Amino acid sequence: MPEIIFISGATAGFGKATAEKFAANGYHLILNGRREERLKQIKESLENKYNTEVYVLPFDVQVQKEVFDAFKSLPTEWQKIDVLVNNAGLALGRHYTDEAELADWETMIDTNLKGLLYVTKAALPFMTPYKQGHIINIGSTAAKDVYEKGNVYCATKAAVDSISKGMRIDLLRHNIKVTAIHPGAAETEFSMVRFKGDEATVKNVYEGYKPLTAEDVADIIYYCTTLPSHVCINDLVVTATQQANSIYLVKDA
Ligand code: NDP
Ligand code: 8X3
Repeated sequence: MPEIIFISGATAGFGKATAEKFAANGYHLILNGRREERLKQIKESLENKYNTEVYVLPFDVQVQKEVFDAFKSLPTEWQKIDVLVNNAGLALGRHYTDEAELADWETMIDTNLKGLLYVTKAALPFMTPYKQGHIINIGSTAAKDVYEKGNVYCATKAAVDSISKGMRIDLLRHNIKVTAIHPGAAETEFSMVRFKGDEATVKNVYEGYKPLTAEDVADIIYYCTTLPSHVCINDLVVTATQQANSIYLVKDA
């Protein structure tokens, strides 16, 4: 029986690329996101291209009941999760603390922090009985160094960093690995979401250097989850070569 990989936020960016990477290597997938049509297209495309099976599980990670109902609805043959990729997340706005939108803060906290916790809690009953498994939490370089106008986004990712450390300790007794992966700037839909469709600002984010791609991050997730069973990468920070951390990034002259 092929292993089953659950990916939150699989309709775009890292999640979508990770789905393709695992599908290409014969794993079965449970894919989540809010845009159900996109999930169905991805399922069709991956099942046609690779020897894989994809189960679509659309829900909003912010809504506790939706999350738990969705996991409870999994058919018997999908009730074992080998790898849980907590990837769904977003930044909204980039403003000084006194000028930021409260609603943006709420959404980031509800998605990046509470959503990750809901999904993990709902998924664990499909992992702990098997005494094996792996949780990948997607943090950010923003977890490690706070930058100007990053306030709440950075805080949610620092929380992912802390939660990953706690989970790793708590899940030792179930033999479940926990890896936090902290990427720097990567060109996905992330900035379009953050800057609410402001194309000029988005273009500037990725201009003058070669940012990470979604496929770079997918390769790293795949690498971390396919190491021997006695080896666990706890914490991994990855940036483009022209970026040192969330503050220092050198663009071409
Ligand atoms: P994208 O915007 O390309 O993808 C984000 C994914 O998250 C989408 O599939 C989206 O699906 C999903 N998502 C967002 N909100 C929800 C929700 N409430 N419920 C379910 N799914 C949701 O961004 P990235 O791929 O770049 O980002 C993935 C993760 O990586 C995020 O946690 C982000 O913070 C983090 N990250 C990104 C970096 C970057 O520079 N790109 C760097 C470091 C970390 P849908 O809209 O269909 O719900
Ligand atoms: C995304 C990277 O630098 O925009 O987490 O915070 S950054």
